[in-house]
Amino acid sequence: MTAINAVTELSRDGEIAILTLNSPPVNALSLTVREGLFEGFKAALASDARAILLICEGATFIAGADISNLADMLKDPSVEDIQKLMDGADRPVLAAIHGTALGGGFEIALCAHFRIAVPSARLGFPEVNLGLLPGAGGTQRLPRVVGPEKALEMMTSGKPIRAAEALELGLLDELVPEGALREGAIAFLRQALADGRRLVRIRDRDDKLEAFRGKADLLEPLRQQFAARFRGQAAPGWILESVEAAVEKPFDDGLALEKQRFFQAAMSPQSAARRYYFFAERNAQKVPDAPEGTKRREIRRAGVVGAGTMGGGIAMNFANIGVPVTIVEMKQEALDHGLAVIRGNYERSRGARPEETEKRMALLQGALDIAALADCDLVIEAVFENLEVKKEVFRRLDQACKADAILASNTSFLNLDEIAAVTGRPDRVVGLHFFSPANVMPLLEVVRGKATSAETLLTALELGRRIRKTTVVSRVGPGFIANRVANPRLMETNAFLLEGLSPARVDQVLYDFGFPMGPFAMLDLVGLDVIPDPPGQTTIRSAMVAAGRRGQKGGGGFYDYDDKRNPSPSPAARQVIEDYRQAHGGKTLEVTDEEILERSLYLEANEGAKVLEEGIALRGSDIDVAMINGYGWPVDRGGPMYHADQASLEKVVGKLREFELKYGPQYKPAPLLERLAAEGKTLTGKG
Ligand code: T1G
Repeated sequence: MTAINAVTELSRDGEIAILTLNSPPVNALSLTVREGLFEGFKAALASDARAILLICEGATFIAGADISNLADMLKDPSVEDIQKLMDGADRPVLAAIHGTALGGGFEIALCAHFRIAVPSARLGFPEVNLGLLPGAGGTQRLPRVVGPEKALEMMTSGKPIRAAEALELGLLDELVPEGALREGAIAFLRQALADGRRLVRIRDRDDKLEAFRGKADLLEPLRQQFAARFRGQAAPGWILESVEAAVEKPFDDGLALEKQRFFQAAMSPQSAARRYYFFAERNAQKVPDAPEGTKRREIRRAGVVGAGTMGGGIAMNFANIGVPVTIVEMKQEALDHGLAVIRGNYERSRGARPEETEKRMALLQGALDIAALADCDLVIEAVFENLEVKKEVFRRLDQACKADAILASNTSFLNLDEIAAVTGRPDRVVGLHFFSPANVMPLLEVVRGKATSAETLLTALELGRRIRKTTVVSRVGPGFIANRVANPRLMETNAFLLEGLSPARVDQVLYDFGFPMGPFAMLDLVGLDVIPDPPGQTTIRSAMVAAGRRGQKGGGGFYDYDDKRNPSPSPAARQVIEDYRQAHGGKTLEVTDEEILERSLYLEANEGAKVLEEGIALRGSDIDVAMINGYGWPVDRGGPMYHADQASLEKVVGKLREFELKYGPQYKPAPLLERLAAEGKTLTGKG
């Protein structure tokens, strides 16, 4: 066995050279890894080995480029240098895959003559999620194996496929049993040598492209679909362009175009924001003060108190991952209704199969007595938002549940510490703030009370991952993170209307920035009656409610809605706005689109700075993760904190001061923001 470098070694099994890569955590293609692979292949090719196996140690095959340092991809040896050695090999090269072969890792595997994998392996091109396209031949080689349409689907969705599908598509030559990858690979190569199998280079293949050549119209429908599906995103268009080149041009010309587009993408602000978000999401899971080796408790059975919209949605999350859940209600009718709503949700969900619905419903058990929760490892309370009611529920849960069970509250604005204090286990009390609908919305705020233990907190985070939520830790404070940071912008909608702006104009500006909808459309969606007026004030929102307009759910809101919930401008809403303006000193101001945007977004960054300063959020990037997953902040923009950093905090503070003079004290810059701006630092970074 020869060590090639710190992360690669070359060994022999008879006539087969085995190149093993081991660079935790995910064998990403750092410079050291590329050097190891390049030198390793050179050494193997220079030896008398008759075949070469590439295999990885650890959790996974190569998961792609090192995203933390993309600029390092420019250094030699490049991925392409390694691929040239593989493409030029005069003897069989096999890639043996476990875990995930992603991005550049998959692209390297596509340069082997053969690929095998264990059934649990997955293969894919997630680059689009990072605002990138495959940049090491993926756009040219994948269509040559699976055809342009399937290749486009894989590369624009970013979703990896399972090994079984890859086998069917011809991306894999064979599946080998779990745990037997190395043996399987050696047996495969021996057989290939014995059979004298022809060495297939994907770059030379043409059969899957011929049908499309010279027929631009075959891909035309996709171009139109993309415009709607990937609004504002650049990468999918570049992927399409590269695949068209694969179809129409010689391999090396296609490769050159792909490279050009890849560098363009890598330099784009969209990709920078998306790479920032990749790490922000992972960092949000880290609890720096949790002692090393803190255990996570296993959650085998869950309980939910309250079968309303929230409780039902929360319960679905558990049933979806196969965890049995007991739902407690006070009255039989309420319980029956709650369970019926859940069933309806399952039946209406896309691609629902009856047996799946039944399987999930079988995991849900209804009960009328809190005593039924005695065996649960975790119970989430989702009852009426009233402190006294919640305290009473927690007193009873503390009595009924086993001593080591975790008790969680779904409160969205009550003080978790006060709730925890009525129990004999405040260390095992945590907030789990789901967003409505709880079975759909990706954000879960994990609220850490004064007494919440590290074990409880880490268990809650782990649970969040299991139920496929994006989790962020919040300390106890009004509105926690997402609702609090969004609130000032939603409050400012009233000012916009008083200044004579129309809901449609404001919404358009925010939509064009990348939000799925503007603030007025959003208020209509959540219901105009759910947000109370600020103390001592009335708002146009409550005037709408008084006029019988509660939003989409009743009477329309800032817009009228047809029976498919399509909005249209509303003369009735305009009248409510006009009357309110008359009564409350409405003006007519000239406000530019840029100013609408800056006022909206900088208000959020400013509130975020307060949340950070108060220690409610641990990191600026946690706030971005919360806003992207809780309020539809466009990931292409990185979130309010990142966005403010990009604009420069000096500019943001300057604008806030200007707005403060012009529009009022709600724009007063937060002290932390002023300090960071003065020190030339950022909200998200260490800098
Ligand atoms: N680069 C750098 N670090 C990475 C990384 C990567 N590609 N992937 C993961 N990590 C870190 C991650 O930050 C975390 O670190 C740890 O590894 C475990 O990750 C030329 C240009 C592989 C499915 O987009 O999808 O190739 O937080 O917590 O749930 O065309 O990581 O522990 O310090 O996510 O088991 C394409 C991204 C790159 C794959 C594993 N590849 N990674 O999931 O663990 S672009 C990707 C993932 C490219 C080429 C182009 C997942 C995973 P820490 P984790 P996991």
